[in-house]
Amino acid sequence: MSDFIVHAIPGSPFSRSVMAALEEKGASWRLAPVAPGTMRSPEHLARHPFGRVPVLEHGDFWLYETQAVLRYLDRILPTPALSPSDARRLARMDQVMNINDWYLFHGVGNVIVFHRVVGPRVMGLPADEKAIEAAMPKARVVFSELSRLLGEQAFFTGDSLSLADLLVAPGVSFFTLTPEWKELGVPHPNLLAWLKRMEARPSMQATTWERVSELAKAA
Ligand SMILES: N[C@@H](CCC(=O)N[C@@H](CS)C(=O)NCC(=O)O)C(=O)O
Repeated sequence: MSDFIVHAIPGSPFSRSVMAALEEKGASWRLAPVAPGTMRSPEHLARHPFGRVPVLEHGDFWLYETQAVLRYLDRILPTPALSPSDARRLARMDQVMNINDWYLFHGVGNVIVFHRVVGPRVMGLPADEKAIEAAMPKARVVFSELSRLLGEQAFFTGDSLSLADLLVAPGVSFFTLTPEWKELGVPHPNLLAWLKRMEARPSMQATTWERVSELAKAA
């Protein structure tokens, strides 16, 4: 029996962060796929009243909101530590995690990635070019700021992987599938090198869209 159950859908970057953190911790977990079209069903709203994923189930403890889930996992599974002990590095981790939620996802990822990747691939929708164009100014700031904060470090808080890397990498990874990546990511060699480093990690390899789709089919 798995210690942790992640209620999620394949392709969700927030869900991938949680699954990748569980992999990094060497935890026993399984996917409970939320069936397509049931995100607003009474059954799922009982797990997540805002109708989103992921939701973590740990025995009789249920938790949604990815940052809360990641911090919970890091507290109850202390090895390897995914939060730095130094106050400034920890503050940087928190800052990057909030950049992910407030600026990378809202108004940038949920527009550009949605219209370029999820809409066309999953729903057969055409890309809304006007919406993408309107999202680009904020997107430019997000990517140049991520690059600036990363600097020459291996990871966002220094030499070691932290929750910030695990939260941001799945979202950034999606942009490589868009033509906008040429303008947003390619001019930042440090971000490219970081993403390559992240994507090579077994935790990220184990949680690709394709791999999670296979897990969902097998569940
Ligand atoms: N603040 C939430 C955001 C989660 C979120 O937006 N998840 C997306 C998938 S990555 C979702 O459930 N979207 C479904 C929808 O918007 O209907 C968290 O941190 O967990």
